Amino acid sequence: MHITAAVTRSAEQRFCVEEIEIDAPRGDEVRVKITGVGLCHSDLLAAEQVLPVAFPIVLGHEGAGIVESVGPEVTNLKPGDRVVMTFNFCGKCVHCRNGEPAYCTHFLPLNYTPTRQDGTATLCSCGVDINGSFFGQSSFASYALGNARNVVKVPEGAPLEFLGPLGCGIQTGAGAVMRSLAAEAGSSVVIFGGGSVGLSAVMGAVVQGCETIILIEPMAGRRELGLSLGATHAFDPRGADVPALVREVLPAGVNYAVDTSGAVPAIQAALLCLGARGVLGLIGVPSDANAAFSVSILGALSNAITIKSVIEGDSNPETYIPELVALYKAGRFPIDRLIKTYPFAEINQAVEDQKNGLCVKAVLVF
Ligand code: CXF
Ligand code: ZN
Ligand code: ZN
Repeated sequence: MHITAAVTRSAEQRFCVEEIEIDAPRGDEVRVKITGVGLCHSDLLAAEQVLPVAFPIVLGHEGAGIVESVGPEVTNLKPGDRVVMTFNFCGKCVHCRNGEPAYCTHFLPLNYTPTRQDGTATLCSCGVDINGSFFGQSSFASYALGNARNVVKVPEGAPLEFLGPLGCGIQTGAGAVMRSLAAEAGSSVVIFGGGSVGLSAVMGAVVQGCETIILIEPMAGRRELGLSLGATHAFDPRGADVPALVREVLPAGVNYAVDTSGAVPAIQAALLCLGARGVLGLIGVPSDANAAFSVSILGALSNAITIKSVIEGDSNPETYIPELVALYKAGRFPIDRLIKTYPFAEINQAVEDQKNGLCVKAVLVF
């Protein structure tokens, strides 16, 4: 089938919107007509080769749309279903069986192998194979191939173009607070970074009933947005002693800290914000693959802190994505306030705007 896709052919060239071919769904595969696809930081890290992917490739892993056709083994989805595409997982390993598919034993091959697991290509251009299957979808395209596990049916009543980011960035931020840290009502949380993941963490903290929600973000517009979404405080970290600012609000320190920046100074500051038995959740991917931080053993012991890495907000997408859609419909999780839509052909403009902070979460629509 002919499709329109954004092909990344080199780190310099970025996204070229082209007409290419996509395979029909085989076995447990599901072909989705994409209505909107979010732009996640990992797509940009892959395009820039910080995450090493082989070119030419179709990236994109926050697709939402309508099921167009399904492979012969698919029983849970049918053409016409409204769906969100998410990360890929095997469904069979011990973590998948435990309901923690973000920690699937086969996460890396299933999300970064640029072909089907049997080595066949899903995309081609003029007879030449194009890499695909990024996060089990490659949804910077008018149609994308997922499978019966990573394509999740969503309830009616929410605009599909807002839902793609639930498949990665939004479930990652919200899930970090709601699931991984499971912040209790009345607890306190400091969130480093007010991009789409950090602001989703703010919204998640509001849903949990956290009493103090502190956002650390250099851009004034994002701090204001954070406050309007329910953050109780927002501080500019530039030139500031962030742990001191946080301890002016909470002298005993916070219960929870979340880093969405992947920046070493932010993570060091986050550690110093923690009170007794505080938990730091690490989400942000550093732009330097060798980045590292240090922990004072005595400091860690005397506060009995926990450092926890979080993948995809510990989401079990089949249940958590519909839960977030229900919260959106109830007016308790206003994802539309993070999103700016762009026509798919303007993908490179969307990338620039997201990088420059002119939008929080770009969604490309067909
Ligand atoms: C990624 C971040 C790096 C680890 C795997 C999941 N999130 C997607 O954008
Ligand atoms: Zn698995
Ligand atoms: Zn992502």
